[in-house]
Amino acid sequence: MWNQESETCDLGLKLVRFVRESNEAHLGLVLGDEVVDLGFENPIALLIEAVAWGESEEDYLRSVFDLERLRRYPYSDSDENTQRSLGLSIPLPPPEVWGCGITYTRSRAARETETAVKGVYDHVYDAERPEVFFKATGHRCVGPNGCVCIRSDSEWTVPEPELAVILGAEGKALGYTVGNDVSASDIERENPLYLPQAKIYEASCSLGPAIVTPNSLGNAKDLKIAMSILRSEKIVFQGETNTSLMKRDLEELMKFLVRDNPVPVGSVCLTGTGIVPPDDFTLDDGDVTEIWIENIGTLRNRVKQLKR
Ligand code: DO4
Ligand code: MG
Repeated sequence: MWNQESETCDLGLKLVRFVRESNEAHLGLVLGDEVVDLGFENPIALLIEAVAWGESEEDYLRSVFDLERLRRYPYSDSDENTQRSLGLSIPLPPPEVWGCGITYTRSRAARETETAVKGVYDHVYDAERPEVFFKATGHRCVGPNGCVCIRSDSEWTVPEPELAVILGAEGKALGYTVGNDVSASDIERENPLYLPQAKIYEASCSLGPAIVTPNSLGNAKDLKIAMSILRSEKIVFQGETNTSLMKRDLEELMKFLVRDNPVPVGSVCLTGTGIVPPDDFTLDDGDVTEIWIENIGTLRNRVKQLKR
């Protein structure tokens, strides 16, 4: 949090991207309830330097930017109007997005009861090798307040709220954000071989609102995650979990992901869902998903049905 009196930043580094008058995205440093406009900076380059700097990210920032002289705008981690008026966009354009699956018992149980092929989810939950799958490229992702999509051929689609890791070299975390691994459950459960079609399609992934560095996040293994789904402004589903309930360590997941696999720096890895709505629930056109992760913020998206 920004301390007004000493003008210091105890909480470290939280970054957003936003689009002002021009169509180019500016990088913003979140300090309390304000965003400092860092200009046309590349978030990945800045994250690499800041993380390499070590403990004192504030010293790094001060060595590069004259923070007191830069323009500031109001910011809120959760308020939709502030996020919209700031023109918040996806916090980075990821070259690739990967996903991990069945990392929480809730995900295993939900899938095992509904799948046509029994046993695969139980197996992978306990196996040494985790489930890691290709999820998206940057142009299949949306940011805060963008629309996530329901496939034209899906009758049962759900959001999956997940802690997302931004990858540096050798699978090291450069930062964290909130991810929504939107999935066509009916296509996935019909046959596990249909997974790519259930997962990879237009606007099937959302990321944001902010990137928080490992130093600033707190304990990644103990973060509250909550999701609400709203329909005509009424909550139709609510759930919560905690990353402490994850079966595997994040390092273990990243190690498997990058083994013999040249994942570009700045790619994102979703770490699995611990919140699954009941089987009779599906997203509908016009719904709003709100996913909150402690110390990161709220990722809000409207849902759009692709033409049937
Ligand atoms: O195999 C199914 C995908 C699992 C997944 O996306 C999750 O557990 O979050
Ligand atoms: Mg998932």
